[in-house]
Amino acid sequence: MTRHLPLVGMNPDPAELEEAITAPPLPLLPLRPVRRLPQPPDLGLFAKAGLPLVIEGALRDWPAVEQWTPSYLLEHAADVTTQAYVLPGGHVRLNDATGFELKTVRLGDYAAKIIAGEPTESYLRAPIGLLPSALQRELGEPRYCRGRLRLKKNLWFSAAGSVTQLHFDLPHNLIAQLSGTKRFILYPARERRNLYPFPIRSSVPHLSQVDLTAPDFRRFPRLPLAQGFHCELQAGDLLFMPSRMWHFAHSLSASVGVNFWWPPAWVMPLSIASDAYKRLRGLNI
Ligand SMILES: O=C(O)CCC(=O)C(=O)O
Repeated sequence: MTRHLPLVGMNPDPAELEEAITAPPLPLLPLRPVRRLPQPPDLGLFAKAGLPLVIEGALRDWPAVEQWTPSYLLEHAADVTTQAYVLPGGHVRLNDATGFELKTVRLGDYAAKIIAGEPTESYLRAPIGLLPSALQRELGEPRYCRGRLRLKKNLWFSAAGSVTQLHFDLPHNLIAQLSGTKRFILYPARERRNLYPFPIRSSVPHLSQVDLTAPDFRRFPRLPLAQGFHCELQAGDLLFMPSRMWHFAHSLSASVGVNFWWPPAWVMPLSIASDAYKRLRGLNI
């Protein structure tokens, strides 16, 4: 594994440097850089147009920015027990009945593996409410989602090389990058047909069959028709993805981030129904 310093946060912890990978080239697809702006007054225009945006400077006052590294989480949240996606070789494992395969992990053991450079074979995602309250106070709340109904907040903690397969979610999403570097490839909802989702009756109807780390153009010939976006988030960046935006993520170093999901009004009934459907079918998606 080669090391490539500029990929991690500005004041990196030496232990985390061990985890950086060289950024692989972007796939040969029509991808434009995501627009970057300093804190627009609101996100309505981007939500309506179905376009992503990287917001700069919105996390300036958050103590967690650059502070929440694997060793900091090991020190302050080791006893948190939560679910992790099973991720053999860095790619999610699917289960026909329940969707994503999950396993229970202790955050301290997971962080220790990342610091030691050992494979985690999993991707930790934890509701923020599971973290010690002192830690929670180090996070802010972006004003774009403050007070929204059904607001959900999650910690996303991954090892270098971890991949989140291309998929969409119903709620709007704000992703706050706290440490490390993460690459995103994004497609508007209207590109659905060119992204080959799994069948509607499958356990993962919101997931694309395409592996963007090695796109198979013979199996997916319409993929190059899809017009998409790409960006690399560094500590302090806030990425806005409107409802139903397709997104793929690749951790280019050990990465810690927090996301904020909230359903727009017109999605609310669908979001409530889809949560009930997931519970009914026992789906982990
Ligand atoms: O950060 C990632 O790896 C994926 C995040 C994601 O899928 C989401 O926030 O909906």
